Amino acid sequence: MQHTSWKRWWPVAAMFLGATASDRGRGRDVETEAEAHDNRQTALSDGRATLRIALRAVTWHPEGSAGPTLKVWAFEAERDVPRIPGPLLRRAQGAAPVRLEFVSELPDTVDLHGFTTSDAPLVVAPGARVSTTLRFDKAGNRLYWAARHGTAFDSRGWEDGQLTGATVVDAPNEVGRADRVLVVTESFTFDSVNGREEIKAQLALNGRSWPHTERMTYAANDSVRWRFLNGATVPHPMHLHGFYYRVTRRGNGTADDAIAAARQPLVVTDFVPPGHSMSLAFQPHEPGNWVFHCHFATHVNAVSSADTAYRHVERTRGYTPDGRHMGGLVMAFTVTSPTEVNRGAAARQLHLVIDKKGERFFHGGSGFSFALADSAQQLLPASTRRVPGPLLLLRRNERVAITLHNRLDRATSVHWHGLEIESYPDGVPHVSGQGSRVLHPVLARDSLTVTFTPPRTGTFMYHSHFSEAEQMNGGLYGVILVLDDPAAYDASRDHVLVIGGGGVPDVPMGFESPWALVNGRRFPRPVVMRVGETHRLRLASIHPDWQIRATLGTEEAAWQWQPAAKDGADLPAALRVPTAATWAAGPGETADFLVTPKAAGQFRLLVRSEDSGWMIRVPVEVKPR
Ligand SMILES: [Cu+2]
Repeated sequence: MQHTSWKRWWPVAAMFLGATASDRGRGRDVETEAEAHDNRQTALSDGRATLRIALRAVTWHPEGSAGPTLKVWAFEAERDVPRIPGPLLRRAQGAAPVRLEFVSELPDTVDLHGFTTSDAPLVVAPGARVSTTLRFDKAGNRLYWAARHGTAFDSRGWEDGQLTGATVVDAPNEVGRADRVLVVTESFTFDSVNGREEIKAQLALNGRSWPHTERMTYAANDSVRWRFLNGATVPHPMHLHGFYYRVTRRGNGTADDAIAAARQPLVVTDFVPPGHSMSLAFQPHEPGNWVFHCHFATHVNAVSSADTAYRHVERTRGYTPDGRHMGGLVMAFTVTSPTEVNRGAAARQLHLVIDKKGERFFHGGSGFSFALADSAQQLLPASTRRVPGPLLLLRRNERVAITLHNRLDRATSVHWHGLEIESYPDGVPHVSGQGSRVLHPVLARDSLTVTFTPPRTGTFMYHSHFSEAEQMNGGLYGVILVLDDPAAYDASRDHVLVIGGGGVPDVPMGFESPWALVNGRRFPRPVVMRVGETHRLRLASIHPDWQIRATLGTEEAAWQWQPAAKDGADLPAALRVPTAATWAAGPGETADFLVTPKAAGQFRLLVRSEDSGWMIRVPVEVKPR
């Protein structure tokens, strides 16, 4: 089996790029410090007709002054300091064009992209001066970026990875809105670990990595609008905790189009490919602390941090003694509220036991599992411990208390993915909560009770939000169905298919896990349907390392199905129309589809990783009427 996908696993990618340790520190020995850029202020605010921008070698501290030092290249607008990301080039649609003059102080020739309508870049040699005109004819978000001469967008990322910035053109109805521009950048660097040179990736959001990313504050029910631009060579499934958001605009690097309100689904996760962008909007009604993060485990842990100390503890136990358990592409915000709400007592009590998995994974690796118990005292036989965790059937608007019994020898935490609940039970240790009441991890052999009320029917998930590469790959994931009448749930017509991890990754090497399971199996049990009956398929994508594609039908042709819901929320009518039965999703997405088989026979749902690596066939048996 091919172990990795180069687009998803940087160190392999970097080796193919042909860079070597001798590349390190190339360039003039300049120690100018680049500042993180919050992208609040346009570099074009004073109506100027010309802006000079230098390209310089700089040092960069994405994790604060005590964190790792990276030597990279950056843009520096005149009368400013070098910034990462580069200067924000933002004006209203129809505003006067600006003449940009680029001056390179870099040691190597670079190509500058994003300022011409053709694919041909502006080539900037060392010491050269190149100019272009930026127009503001069409609204939208677009990256500008530079790379070593001849390097494609998805092959750059050494010193040139921070030569990235945003061009934003506000449509007439967007002018003056209090929105924020968020730019993801990435750089590879070398790190010496036990005398061995290793390639390391650093992901950043507006020039900083977690826990140094900006902490935003909103009042309850504020209209939050973000423009998210992915300047990295890898995709990011961006997950919002606590609230749904709407994607109002989508850009692919060339075209950027507004999405009609009737065609905006509510989502908690949206997949943003390299070089693409989205504008998103939401209203955070629930007070407390929340996160917006990438759902690939290796993009929110030490694999995406150049901090050698953090990386070392990640390898040994997944978190530092002071509780750091995330890195890279994570941002937090606080929703303030003047009032405390008493939500009453729970009507139902569940006990969720977290333990070692009963049997070893098929490739011999150990793992973890959830099991439901009737009481805190009940000892569960190993045979009840399965992957995925038990299907949790919750009743809408019924307050439930769930006691987590951690029988592992390590800390964990559980996130109720997609549920619009209070902050404290949301499951992000050291972040979730409000004021002085902040959630802690459930320590080894300890327990914790969380209480919440799911307000919406649909397909949701629960999973570990702690040391995810190990614990989610290792089996700590499951599906939640919120229903008005859980007793009426009919598994013969309502099928849950969970695509998740099948064993711990090669953590010491930072590898993604090549193992995947559907409903806990490489060879899943058949889904049985009947001709003429309408069946609901609930697909949950929670493998922490892979974008997946699921296709229902035969080898020759996909069926048609009718999309019904995304991330638990019913789709708007304009999107509930029959379509080819294929679904692409990153980790952290669910989708419901309705199918009515027309003919009896043997079919299949083919689930495969989008890049490479693995494929799982779920048999679909259609019985005659
Ligand atoms: Cu990511």
